[in-house]
Formats: sequence, C-alpha cells, structure tokens
Amino acid sequence: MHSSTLFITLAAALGLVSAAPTDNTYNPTKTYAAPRTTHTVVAGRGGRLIFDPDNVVAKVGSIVEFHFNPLNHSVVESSFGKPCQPKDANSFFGGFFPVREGQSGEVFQIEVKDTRPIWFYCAQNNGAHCQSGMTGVVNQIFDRQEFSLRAHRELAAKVQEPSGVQAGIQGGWRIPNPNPLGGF
Ligand SMILES: [Cu+2]
Repeated sequence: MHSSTLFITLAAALGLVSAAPTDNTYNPTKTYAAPRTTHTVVAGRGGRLIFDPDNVVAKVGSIVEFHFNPLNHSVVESSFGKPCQPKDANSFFGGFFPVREGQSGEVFQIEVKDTRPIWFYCAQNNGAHCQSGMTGVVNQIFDRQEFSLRAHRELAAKVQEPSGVQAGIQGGWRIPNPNPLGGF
C-alpha cells in the first residue's frame, strides 16, 4: 500500500476525516449524535411580569426554550438600545401564548447562532409587560455595565409607545411542550 493511501485509510479509521458534509441547520424533529444543551426560560413564572431566568449564558449551537405561564405572554427579539421593538425584520417572534393555569401548552425554541447578546421582551401591551421590566438577555457582555440588563430595563421603562411584534411567528420553532409534566 502506498504511504499516502495508508495515511488516509488510518485517518478515516480514526475519525480524523469526515466524508459526509455537516448539516448545521437545527431541526427539532431530528435526533442528534450529541444532544444539544437546552436552556429553559419561563415567561410569567409565579404570575409575575418576568422571564425566569432573565439572564442566560448559552454556548453557540445551544437552544433556548421559552415556556409560557398564564396569562398571555410572548417573546420577541429586540436590541439593547431600542427595547420593546423587534431588532429588525429577521428578529424572532414566537407569537402569543394564551394559557390557563395547569396547561402545558407550547414552547418556542431559538438557536444561539453566535456569541453576540440576544435581547428579548414580552410584547403584551395589556399591562405594558416590556416597559414594566419583562425583558431578558442571552449572553450579556458582563464586563460592559453600560450594556447590562439593568441598563436595558431602564431604557425599557422610558418607552412610551406600545410594544411591537412581527407579522408572524418566525426565527425559531413553536412546538408542543416536550416535557409537559415538568411543571412549567
Ligand atoms: Cu408578558
């Protein structure tokens, strides 16, 4: 056997060369060889206008899964400087989740695609949820206090206009609660 052929054969045997192209598109119905980390965030925990947790640290490629408690919360991606409005036309929006006590309902999953902070809010205007502090962040830059979640909330509290939504659900996966007996 020629030495270069031998190397390729050995490398393939050791898993050093991958023949199949890698599909990086997340599909919630597919089973992955290495399970992705899922970070759970509960909107409206305890009947309060909060996301719990509201400050998530998540690796690129992991999933943030939003659960919704009563009465009717939502989640939309925003930007640090303009709270309570979608960041742009591509910002994720999970729709509204009108749920009653005891219902497990649906969840909304997003994929963490890069290391930049992801700001989000609840767009429920009945009670001004975002302006009242129902905002959160994935991967806040902790050594930049001027861009902290606290600073973001101070901006949100000054917003006079109603919160904005997208035309439809986008930027994630709205699916039945995969763990309906989990209590949230
Ligand atoms: Cu809300």
